[in-house]
Amino acid sequence: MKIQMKDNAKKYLFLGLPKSGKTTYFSLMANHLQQLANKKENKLYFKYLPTMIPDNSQDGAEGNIFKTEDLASDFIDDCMNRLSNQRWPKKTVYKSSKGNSYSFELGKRYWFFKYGIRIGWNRFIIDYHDYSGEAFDVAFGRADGMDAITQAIMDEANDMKERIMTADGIFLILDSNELFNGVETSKYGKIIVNLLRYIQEKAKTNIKLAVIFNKLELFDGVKINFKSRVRKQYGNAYAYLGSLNYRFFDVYPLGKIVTNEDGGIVPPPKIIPRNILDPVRWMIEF
Ligand SMILES: Nc1nc2c(ncn2[C@@H]2O[C@H](COP(=O)(O)OP(=O)(O)OP(=O)(O)O)[C@@H](O)[C@H]2O)c(=O)[nH]1
Ligand SMILES: [Mg+2]
Repeated sequence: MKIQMKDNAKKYLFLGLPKSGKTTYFSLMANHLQQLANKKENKLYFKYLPTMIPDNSQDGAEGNIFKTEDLASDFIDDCMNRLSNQRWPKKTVYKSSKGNSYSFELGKRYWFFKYGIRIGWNRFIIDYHDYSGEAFDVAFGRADGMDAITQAIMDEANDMKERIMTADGIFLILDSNELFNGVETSKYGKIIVNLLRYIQEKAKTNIKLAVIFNKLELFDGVKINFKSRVRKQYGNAYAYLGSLNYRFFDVYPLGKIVTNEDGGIVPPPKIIPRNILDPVRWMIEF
């Protein structure tokens, strides 16, 4: 039997505005995918990828690149531990344009029947980079009014744009509550429109875009018609979506939320996510 490997993996980006719930969602999604792959080991595999960190210790000169094997799994384990203790993940602190990056690879088995049986794995790499809010502003928002745009922020913004250009798919995480009930909806709208315009102009033509309405636990079971809400409240963004291969997803990463004694909102004692794998299933078709 011949084993055929396709080595050109498809690349997917996990993007979201600051505080949109990226860390929580990404960790839970990775954790669930890993469990699924363990169950279906003939059809699917999951592995964390090492993180490459540039050594900026000498006067900002990019010297050696360090390969850190466990950064992604440590990051996700830490987040899962916090969530299972009814705590939120630590606020992500931006380190460097290449350092704050966590990735995993999914493999999907394929069979090919012609002149005998050939089997192999289609590979998909899902990448989560933590970009600062300022980098989003510089890349897609209003950079005027910002105190100072440092080189580091410029680098981050450029890194984000470059990755979008070569991606096969984007997971765009939106905080539904901020999006529909927040005080900064016009800023949100502007960033989203600019991002969609950039995707339309610069990204691969067949790029897939999963628009994820996140944190739906906050809506307390009230069903929302996202299509009509977006059309009404974010008409410009909606117009751009029309020419893209996109789909809307409503996800409840925690299933529900609870209020603690101090009146704060925390994760529930038992986390039962809803729809959490829908976007990735659509993206890589498994
Ligand atoms: N209801 C609900 N709230 C959430 C969920 N995930 C995160 N939150 C809230 O959003 C906050 C930020 O969550 P993170 O997962 O850290 O979001 P992030 O986008 O990684 O944030 P930064 O890295 O700080 O930009 C948390 O402190 C919670 O208050 C979720 O799944 N459901
Ligand atoms: Mg984060």
